[in-house]
Amino acid sequence: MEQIMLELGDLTELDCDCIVNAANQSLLGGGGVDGAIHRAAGPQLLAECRTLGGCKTGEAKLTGGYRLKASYVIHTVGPVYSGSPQDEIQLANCYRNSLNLARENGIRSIAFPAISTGIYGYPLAEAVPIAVRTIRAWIEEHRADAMTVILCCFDRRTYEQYEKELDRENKWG
Ligand code: AR6
Repeated sequence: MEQIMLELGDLTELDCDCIVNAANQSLLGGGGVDGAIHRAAGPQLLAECRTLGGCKTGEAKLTGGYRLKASYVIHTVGPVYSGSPQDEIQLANCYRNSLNLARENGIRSIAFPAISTGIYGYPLAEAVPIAVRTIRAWIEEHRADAMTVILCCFDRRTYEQYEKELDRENKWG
C-alpha cells in the first residue's frame, strides 16, 4: 500500500489521527495554518500550548486536537528561510521529529502542511524535495509501523509540486 497520500484542501478538516501545525517558537498561535488550526480546535488548544514552554526550530510537541476531527496536533517549528545550509537540516528535522513523536504515541495517520513555505518564505521547489525525501526515508526505516502520511496542500501550486516530486521519485528514486 502506498503510504504517502496527497490531498488538496484544508488541513483542519482532515479526518486522520493527527495533523501537524507549522507553528512558531512561542506555540501561542499566529497566522497561516497555525491560525486556522487554533480557530478550528478552539481555546483549549491554546490553553494546553501555554503549558509547553515553547518549541525550538526543528523540534516537535504533541497536544490534543480538541474540536478537530484529528485526536492530536503535533506542533513543529520550521526554519525562517535564510538560504543557509542550516535551513535544510532544520526542515528535515521538523518532518523526522514529528513522525517519531507520532510513532511514540501510537498514531497511525498523520497529515502535514507544507512547513515553512508560507510566511517563513521557504521556496516551494526547494522545500518539497526535502519533505518527500525525509518522509520516504522515515517510512523505509519504520516499515513495521505502517504509518500513513498525508501531504495536505492548500493550493494547486503546492499540490502540483508534490505530485511532480512523487512521480519523479517513483520513476528514478
Ligand atoms: N490547510 C492546509 N495548508 C494551509 C492552511 C490550511 N488551512 N493554511 C495555510 N496553509 P504558513 P510557515 C499552507 O504560513 O511558512 C504562522 O504565523 C500555506 O499555504 O502557515 O511555516 C506561525 O505562527 C503554506 O503552503 O507556515 C509562524 O509564525 C503552508 O501551509 C509562521 O506562520 C505553510 O504556510 C510559520 O510559517
